[in-house]
Amino acid sequence: SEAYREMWRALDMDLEKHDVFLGALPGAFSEVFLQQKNRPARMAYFDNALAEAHGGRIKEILEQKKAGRPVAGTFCVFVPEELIFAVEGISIGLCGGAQFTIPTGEQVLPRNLCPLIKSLMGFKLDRICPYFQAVDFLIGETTCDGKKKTWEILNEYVPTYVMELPQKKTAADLTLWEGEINRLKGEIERRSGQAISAEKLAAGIKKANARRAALARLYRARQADPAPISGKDALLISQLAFFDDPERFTAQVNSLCDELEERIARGEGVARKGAPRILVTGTPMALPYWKLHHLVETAGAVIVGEETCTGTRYFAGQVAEDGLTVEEQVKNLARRLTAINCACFTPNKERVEDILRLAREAKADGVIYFSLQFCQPFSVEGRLVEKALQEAGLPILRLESDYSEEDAAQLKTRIDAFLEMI
Ligand code: BJ8
Repeated sequence: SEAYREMWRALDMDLEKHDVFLGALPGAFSEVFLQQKNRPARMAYFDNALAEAHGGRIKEILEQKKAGRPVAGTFCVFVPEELIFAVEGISIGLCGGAQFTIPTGEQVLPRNLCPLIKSLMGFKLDRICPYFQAVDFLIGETTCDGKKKTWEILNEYVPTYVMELPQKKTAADLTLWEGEINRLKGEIERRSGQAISAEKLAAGIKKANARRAALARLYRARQADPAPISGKDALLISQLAFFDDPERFTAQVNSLCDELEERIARGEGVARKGAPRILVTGTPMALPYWKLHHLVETAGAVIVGEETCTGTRYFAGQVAEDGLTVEEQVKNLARRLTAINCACFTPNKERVEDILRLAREAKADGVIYFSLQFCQPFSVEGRLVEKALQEAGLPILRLESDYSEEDAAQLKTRIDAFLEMI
């Protein structure tokens, strides 16, 4: 609409480029999502949330921003959104999942870098992401080298605050992380002009916990056979969690779960009972990356879980709500470090345990280990996971890809062969 164009113009967006970008989305969305059979009716909310991602949601954020609420962009599930929520701030997960912005990203970054990083950089430089245009500041973190060094470049365009995330999980690392959370707390207090009291932080923790609990409930529903919801739809929901209003989103996920639980009771699902069940593990899949899920599910299998940061790692580690003082609350926030098993950590053997547990819970017939091209942590760790799964007798297929469609036929052949074998 003209009102949206006006809003985008005011955000200094490149309207022409943005038109081209948005123009391709409805077709892709219809092919990947709307043509699925037997979708849960309450997916309608999420379909609409995606359709309004650059429209209605941005309008809402800008109104809240005008009312004085700070807007922060984040790139990693370790960044404690609870602190942003504590000052009634808006937290947006900004990772990029689009091939469209890669060429621009490559103008400032090396080509042999993970597509997630090149895409997010491209979104900023191309000025086609209204979220990137609306944020007051970004919160980066020292995870992989690619991200860590990208913050220095991004900081030329948007103020980018960096948290030092330790890469081990010893007592000393927990102390370091606790200090980093305190430092971020100071930054958010300074930016918002509000002191973060125990009461405010408790409210932020509750908000984030409720969203994590709803997503965990969604994942439990997927353990049923037949699966009541496709992996594609579950992935879309996870991706939208990073953009939507957390309270509304949580209520909608819970409402969808009511429907899914009714389906399970009736024995109703999206795939036939006995369809091959796949657990995906590896790098995050940022919006609008749906390629792997689409290939696997059009081949007749159903994805029943993702051990990724757009999956279980996002909602891992509930934060204790009973901290009495801010110091205790910060300690509790810091403890979440031990619950999320990202390949940026060493050693990271708990991730293998997570994968085995999740595969068992979801009754997976096989695991697809998915790594974005040039992601060193997840690619290198693949060998350890592969060995452990082979020892456990769980079939595993390792795939590496980027955001382009060039390798789709090749991936499909390998996925078909894997499904035939399991
Ligand atoms: S907790 S997975 S969100 S760092 S950007 S590591 S794909 S080369 S994203 Fe992550 Fe936090 Fe860990 Fe999760 Fe590889 Fe790309 Fe790096 Fe990536």
